[in-house]
Amino acid sequence: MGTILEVQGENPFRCRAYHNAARALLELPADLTEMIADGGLAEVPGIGETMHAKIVQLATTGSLPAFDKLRAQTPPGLLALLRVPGIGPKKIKALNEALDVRSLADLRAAAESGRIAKVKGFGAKTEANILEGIGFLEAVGGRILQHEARALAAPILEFVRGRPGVVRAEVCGSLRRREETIGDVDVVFSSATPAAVLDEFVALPGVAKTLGHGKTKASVLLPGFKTDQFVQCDVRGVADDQYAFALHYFTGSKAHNIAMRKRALARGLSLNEYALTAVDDDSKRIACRDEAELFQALGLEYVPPELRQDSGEFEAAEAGTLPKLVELGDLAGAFHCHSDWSDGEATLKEMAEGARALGLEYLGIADHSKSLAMARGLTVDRVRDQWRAIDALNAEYAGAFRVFKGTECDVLADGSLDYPDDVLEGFDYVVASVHSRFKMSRAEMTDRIVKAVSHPRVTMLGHATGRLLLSRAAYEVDLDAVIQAAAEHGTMIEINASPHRLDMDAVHCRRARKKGVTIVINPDAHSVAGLGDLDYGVSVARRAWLTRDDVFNTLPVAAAARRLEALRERGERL
Ligand code: DGT
Ligand code: CA
Ligand code: CA
Ligand code: ZN
Repeated sequence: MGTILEVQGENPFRCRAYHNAARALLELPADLTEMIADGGLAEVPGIGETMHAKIVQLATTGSLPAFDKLRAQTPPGLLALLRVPGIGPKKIKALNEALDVRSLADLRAAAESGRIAKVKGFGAKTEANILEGIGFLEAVGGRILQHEARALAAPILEFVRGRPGVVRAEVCGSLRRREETIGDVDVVFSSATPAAVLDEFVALPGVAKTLGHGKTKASVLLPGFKTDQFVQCDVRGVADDQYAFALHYFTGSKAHNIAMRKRALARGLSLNEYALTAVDDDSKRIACRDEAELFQALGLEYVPPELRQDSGEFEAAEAGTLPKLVELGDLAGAFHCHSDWSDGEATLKEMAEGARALGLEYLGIADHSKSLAMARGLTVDRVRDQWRAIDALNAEYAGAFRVFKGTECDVLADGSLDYPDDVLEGFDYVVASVHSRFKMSRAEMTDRIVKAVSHPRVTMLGHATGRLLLSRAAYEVDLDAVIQAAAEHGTMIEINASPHRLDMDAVHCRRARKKGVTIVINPDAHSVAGLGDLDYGVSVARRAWLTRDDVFNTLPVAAAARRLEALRERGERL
């Protein structure tokens, strides 16, 4: 409401009242509903009587007529202009009045025709800035995938760490929490003279545009991965004794931070991005050298970044029951990989050697099944040829490495499998995946996948929802019903570790684990390099609170082979 009022040219004090109230709400020490009930909200500085009434109305009824009225008065395209770098509410108001600009398209047309330069208070330079801003806005906006963000962050981190006077530096934000997709890249470092580092940083040749540049923070745009795509990068520098607080704060998540600050307040402490101090006396500082000490100061075990979501980590860290999360180094092998027998790039041997080079003891090859013609799915004859090839390779390894015979078997539209049972019987394991007919109803798709995971020959479910991050939505399916069926039939569910998929997601993996489903981290590698994607799968497993024991492919080769054999026998009994 404050922003809309600004665009409308309302008196600055009235606008500020809304902004202040919004900030106060974001930082409330307790739950809003509780604070309304016990009258605490009225005591919060920054929330006056009228504001209080509006907040209560919005919180209790879910709507606020005063807001709806304001919105109705504002052309919808006008507020979108606020996202253009270099233009704020005042300029928007001026352009709206002088040139009737109501949308991004209007703004662009006005700038391109030179009309903005002639408006009082504007000029050719502002006009050029606005055009540039529109261009960047159209190019930014999107989120990027984890591997892309890593590629952008690595050279920056290396640069910052290499500056004289820099003590410590780390990636923070969603990338450190290892979220599925990343909005912008955040880096924090410590130095007695951060400004000098930031001056050098914004001057790097890779920086496309500087959005902001101060003594402790710089925001820039970096060229992204698509044509004309740009990605924001925020770098912050603090004194080394502030580092633990800054690293924790800028790692987030926001929800975790809010809960953390609330916890500090309950102990008479005030926590912000620079320090932990006594509420009543900010000269009383509690020094923390690192995050572990910060958590300890609040009576908590160290919480790994992946768990910082305010989704149970505080209770567990207080009780000392945080799980020991699975690590990349715990993986002993991988399943669901492709070779050049179907749509992979590498030979069986090259894939096996790639896995050995990563320190793995075994690799499961699961090429596509016969119906998936576009991925050169294997006919039954080719399957038998491949088995012989794998037997020969295993003979060559003589126990030094093991290749398992798998298949990524299509789940047909009716939930049946793409090979007959007597062929399925010959595989060491079967990954069942949906690759066709994505547009079924939710009920039909759920029945289809439940039928597949209930099939006695199916060892694991591949990419449970078929989503491609940032490009294709998941098909409609009731994952809880699928998880239930998998639990009943002892079928595993994979975390497809491709950074384009990360499917099943962490929320459902955590639920599946609670139901007793074993999770398997599969790279779905189509090349030797693709095996490296395992690490992204580990990030999902960690965000799902999984330990080594919850993940099938942490088992050493002999135990893994025994378990697969037991699952095959289950098939024979049924
Ligand atoms: P992203 O960039 O959308 O993928 O997600 P984040 O989590 O990296 O978000 P970002 O870059 O806006 O901010 C980095 C961290 O800074 C965020 O995770 C928590 C902290 N932070 C930012 N704004 C606020 C805020 O208003 N309140 C609190 N408590 N923390 C914030
Ligand atoms: Ca971020
Ligand atoms: Ca950021
Ligand atoms: Zn697949």
